[in-house]
Amino acid sequence: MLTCKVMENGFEYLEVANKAATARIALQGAHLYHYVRRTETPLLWVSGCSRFENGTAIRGGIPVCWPWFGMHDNPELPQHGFARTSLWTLESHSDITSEQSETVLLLRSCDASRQLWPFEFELRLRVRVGIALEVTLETLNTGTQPMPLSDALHTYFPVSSIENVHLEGLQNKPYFDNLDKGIYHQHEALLSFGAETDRVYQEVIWPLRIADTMRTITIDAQNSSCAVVWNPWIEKCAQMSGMCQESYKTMLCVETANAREDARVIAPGALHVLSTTIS
Ligand code: TA6
Repeated sequence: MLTCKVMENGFEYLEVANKAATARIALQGAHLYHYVRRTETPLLWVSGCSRFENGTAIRGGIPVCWPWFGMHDNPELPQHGFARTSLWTLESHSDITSEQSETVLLLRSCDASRQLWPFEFELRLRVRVGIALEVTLETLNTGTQPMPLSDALHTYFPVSSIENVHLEGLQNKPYFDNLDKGIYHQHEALLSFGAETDRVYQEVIWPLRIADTMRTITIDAQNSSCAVVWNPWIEKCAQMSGMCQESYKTMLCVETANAREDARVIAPGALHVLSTTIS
C-alpha cells in the first residue's frame, strides 16, 4: 500500500507498507530514509538531528549522489550532485505481492538542471520493498551527447556501536583514502573502525557484510565495482550539518557507487542501472 504524506512544514514523502516491511521515501531527492522489516529494528540509519525540509538533504537513509560523486571541479556546484535536493515525481507504484511492492520515482532534465549540467536525462529510482530492500538508480541519456557520470547510493546503516562492528569483503582491495589522498591496499579480511574513515574502494566483489553484535547486514550490488566506506568520527561529526554529537557512534556508510576509476560515460540513448540490495 502506498500513502502520500505531508509533514507540518510541507515536506512531502511516500509511505510504503506491506506484510514484509515499511518504508518512507521523500519526494525531495527520491530519498529513501526509512526501511524496517516486521518485528525488527530499522535497516537504515537517520540522524536524530536531521532536518526534513526542501533544499536540505536528509542526513541518513540512502541519499542519491548523482550526476557526480563527491566534490565537482567547479566549487560552486553542490557536493554529490543535485539529484538529492531536486523534487522528484511519483511515476508508479504496484503491490506485486502481499510481501513486495515496487515504487518508481522520476527526475527529468529541465531548465534548472541545465544550468548546473548541460545534459538531457531521465533518472529513475526503483524501490522494491519486501523482506529485502532493492534500490535501483536508472540513468537514461535522452540527449545526443555522451554523458559523463559518477553516482552512488550513499547508504547509512545503523550499528550498535561503531567499535563493535567490522566490514567483511574488502581484503586485498585497492582504495583511495579521501583523508590523505593516498592510494593503498587493504590487507586485512575485516575492516574495523577506530578513527575517521573515508575510503573509495575499487575492484569490489559484492556482497559486503557489516558484522555487528546482534546482526549481520548484507549489502549486494549490480553494475558497481566501487564501494565507499565512511564514518566521520568525533571531530568531523561535530562539524557536519544534521549530525548529533554522538551520531558517529551508531552509523556506518557503505555506499554502492560508480566513482573515480569506476565512473562511467553513458552513450546517447543508453541506460545505466546501478543497484543495491540490503538484507
Ligand atoms: O561518501 C563519503 C563522503 O563523500 C564524505 O567525504 C562526506 O563528505 C560524506 O560523503 C557526506 O557528504 P554530505 O555532502 O552528505 O555531507
